[in-house]
Amino acid sequence: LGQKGGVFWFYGLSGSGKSTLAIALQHQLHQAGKTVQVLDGDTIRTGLNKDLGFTDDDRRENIRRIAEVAKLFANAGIITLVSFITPKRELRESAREIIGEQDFHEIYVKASFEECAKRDVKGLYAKAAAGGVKHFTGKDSGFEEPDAGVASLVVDTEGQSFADSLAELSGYVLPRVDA
Ligand code: GGZ
Repeated sequence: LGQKGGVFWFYGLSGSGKSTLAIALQHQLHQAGKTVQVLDGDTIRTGLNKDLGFTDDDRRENIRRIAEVAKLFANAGIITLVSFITPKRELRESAREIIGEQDFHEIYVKASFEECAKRDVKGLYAKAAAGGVKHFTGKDSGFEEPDAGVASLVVDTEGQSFADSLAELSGYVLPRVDA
């Protein structure tokens, strides 16, 4: 009898804290003896999807491939933490369809454009403001917030501390993977 898999799909603006939360949660799950796969830009956009950019079509193809890969991991019983902007409702819906309602958990990592621009961990917001990033999400490419009730969980990283966000996240995830 293997472990119970599942896909936890983190989405939100660049700099909202998706990948940091996913990696912190991965450590907690490891400590509970679980096998975890994290899919984020570092693992996917530099390899499998290195042919893709940030046009609407490329983002759609990015998300489609990631959802197919996440489904394979989840079906093998691996807890899969997916961290991509996934800016449109349509993209989240297509991921849900590929993975299946039963295994799909939609987690909105919520922080405003202004807050993410203030954090600007990678200097990308400054670069975008200077006109140096094409199709930048929240500037010249749109981000759609989820409609009420669609996300399984909304983690507000702007309104609370990182520790509180992580506690809220693990409170949702751990019981759902028998950890
Ligand atoms: C948004 C961009 C862009 C543009 C490069 N718009 O914070 P990061 O740097 O490390 O993560 C962001 C990442 C977004 O890629 P995703 O695959 O998550 O996007 S999507 O789900 O929409 O396909 C950011 C960096 O790539 N980046 N150019 N134009 N973010």
